[in-house]
Amino acid sequence: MAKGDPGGATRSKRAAPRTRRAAATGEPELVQLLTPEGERIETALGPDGTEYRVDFTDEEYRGLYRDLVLVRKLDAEATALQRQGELGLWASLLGQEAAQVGSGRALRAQDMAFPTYREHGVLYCRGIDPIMPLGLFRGVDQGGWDPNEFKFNMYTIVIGAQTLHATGYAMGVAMDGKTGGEDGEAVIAYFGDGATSQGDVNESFVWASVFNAPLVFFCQNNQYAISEPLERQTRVPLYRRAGGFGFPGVRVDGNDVLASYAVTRHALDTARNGQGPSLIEAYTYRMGAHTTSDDPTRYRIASEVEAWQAKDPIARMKAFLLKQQIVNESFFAEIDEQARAESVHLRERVLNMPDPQPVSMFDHVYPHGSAELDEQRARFSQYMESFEGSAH
Ligand SMILES: Cc1ncc(C[n+]2csc(CCOP(=O)(O)OP(=O)(O)O)c2C)c(N)n1
Ligand SMILES: [Mg+2]
Repeated sequence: MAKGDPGGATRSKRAAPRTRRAAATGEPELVQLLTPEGERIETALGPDGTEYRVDFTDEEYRGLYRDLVLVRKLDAEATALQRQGELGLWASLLGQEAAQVGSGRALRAQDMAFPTYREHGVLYCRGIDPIMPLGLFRGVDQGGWDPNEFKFNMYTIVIGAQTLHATGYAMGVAMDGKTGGEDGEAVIAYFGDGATSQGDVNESFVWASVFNAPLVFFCQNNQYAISEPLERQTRVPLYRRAGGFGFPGVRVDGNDVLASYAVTRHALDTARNGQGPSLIEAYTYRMGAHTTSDDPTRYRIASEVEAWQAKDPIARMKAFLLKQQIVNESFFAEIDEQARAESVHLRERVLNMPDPQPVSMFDHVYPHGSAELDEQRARFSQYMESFEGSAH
């Protein structure tokens, strides 16, 4: 697994050394270290001249592939469980595995992450049991992990709100003197392309900038905010917004796990060393529906989805491993089997969960409740009781 610092580790001798300026790639201004065909680019230059590279061992490359496959399989299992009525809702990460695994593995143990509702891949990289978000989406608990233990905050559904939480937290990290050196703490805030239109996100940019907060803004531009396409959010590439707030921005190929890792690691280390925030725009695509309540065929055409299928994050990593000849014959079958076994285990545990109790939605609204809430709970309970014994 690519957990440690890959700098200086044994590099595969077979990788073809190439340098590529971000602006010269197929997509404009995109930092890329692995092409959709699985070709390795040795060094990629960011818009400000930063050189991005990774230096993983063969074992670490294989570990990243394993992460991508496991995360995709667990996500597919959750989608199936929702379809079978076991979850109330599921927000799939399909297509965004590389952005999440790359950035998730780039976090050092002491770094704090603030997710949205789609960051199951980052959650997995933080070592949290993947069953936990399923309890949340089944409606039987609040997620259940301890944000401080895993350095991964609770899922946030209020669009953009977590960027403010992350900014305040990062300002606190700096005030407590916890930054500086490799052991210093940095913070990462995840959000989507649609969230960039929220006031909260723009306010976070201002505060993080003027207080030089040790914070990385990680925007997964998956091209849609439910049915609203990117062109309804911006007239300029999102990463360039950072310039107006006074910190650097970079666009990375979000379907490239290596580039996502390199760019995030660099931004986190810059932040932890007191050089302030930055914005990463991970250019990717939401291959599935927004959530299981959405039908994307109503607002996007099949050819667009097919074009992105050709840039699949897992296929390119597989092509790379094969080209580099750093896997043996049984490797892919073993990983598929592990993914299958873990998803069966996930399913079994979901089927053993209790049924959601709708009245519990009144719990945890306020720390000490309120009279108004008590009244609403009583009315709702009465309403629910009216169904008892009926045909429903
Ligand atoms: C403050 C707020 N407004 C509206 C919504 C409803 N809503 C849920 S998801 C979503 C779109 C978010 O799009 P984006 O930021 O691109 O993230 P993605 O879902 O694509 O990962 C909206 C508008 C919400 N949850 N919170
Ligand atoms: Mg989006």
